Amino acid sequence: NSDDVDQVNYKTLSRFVMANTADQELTILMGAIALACKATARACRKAGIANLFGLAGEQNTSGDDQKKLDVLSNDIFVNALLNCHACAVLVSEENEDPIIVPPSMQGKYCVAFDPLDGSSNIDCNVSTGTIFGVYEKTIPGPGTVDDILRKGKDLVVAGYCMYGAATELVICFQGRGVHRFALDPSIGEFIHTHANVKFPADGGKKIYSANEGNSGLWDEPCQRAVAHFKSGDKPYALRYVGSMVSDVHRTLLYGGVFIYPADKKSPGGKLRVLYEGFPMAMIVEAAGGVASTGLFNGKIHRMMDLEPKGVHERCPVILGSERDVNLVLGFYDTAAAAP
Ligand code: P6P
Repeated sequence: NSDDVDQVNYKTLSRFVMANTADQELTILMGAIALACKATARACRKAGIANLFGLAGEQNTSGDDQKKLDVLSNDIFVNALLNCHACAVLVSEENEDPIIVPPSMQGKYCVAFDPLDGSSNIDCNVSTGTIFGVYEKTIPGPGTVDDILRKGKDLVVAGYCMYGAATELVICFQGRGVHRFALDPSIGEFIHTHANVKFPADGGKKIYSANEGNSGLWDEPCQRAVAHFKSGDKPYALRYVGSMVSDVHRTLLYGGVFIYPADKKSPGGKLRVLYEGFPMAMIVEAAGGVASTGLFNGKIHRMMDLEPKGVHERCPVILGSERDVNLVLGFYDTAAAAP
């Protein structure tokens, strides 16, 4: 109970980062990301009071109407990342072009982020989240788009912050497992609550998560996989929030599979590689799960092997427990093997 909260030994995010990297610049970068998450959480919490709901009257690069909180959260992240002097290139869902940090403020990290993913849920107070991926710049000189158009397996840090009933940050440092931090608003610190998070060993709860409204447009193997989930006297449960952070967080903790396949409307899928697919794939794999594109450009790809050619490139996503992702991919293999 609350009395058990340690009054002396605060296991904060910054303490975790210091213990897991000797790189001061990475420590500073994670502090800037945490600050932006806290400020965004605050904005989401006060949105109704401060009239931050509704449209900002502009559109983002994907043609979506931008909402005030979209714009505000993006400004918060860009400001925090520019001024921490640890970044060279920023890619945001809300900015068409990469932001090249001026040489006087440049550091060695490149961050791709969706500042407020799931924004269609904002006005009805359903949970949203920030998703981010961090690369270390390997090309000397000023930042360019080539510093961030990299394979997922080059990521050094991946994470998301969920603005739900609690504000929770989940991060994965390359090779150091998945860790959960809950924001304690009374002291403004992310407290380390769970170390080395893993999918349930048996694949966990039988849950599939997909927007079945699109099922008529899916490719046939995906339709057959979901029909399989719904068959028999103990069908899978359907859980779908429509906010990737919420759907992936539940899948990570409870098990099951999250599917956003390619369809006739979006033949390349809807979710973006750099700041949705890759960060979630790194976390899912580090937790013992599987992250695949499903059938994409005629082949089934491990998500982390993709090499995006554009900063807003999209891909299909099938991720979750090994049990359930492999069940879905089995329908693709059968289809591919069919004469
Ligand atoms: P649909 C939100 O707009 C988002 O990018 C992800 O957060 C979410 O998983 C997906 O799109 C929802 O898409 O087509 O089901 O509304």
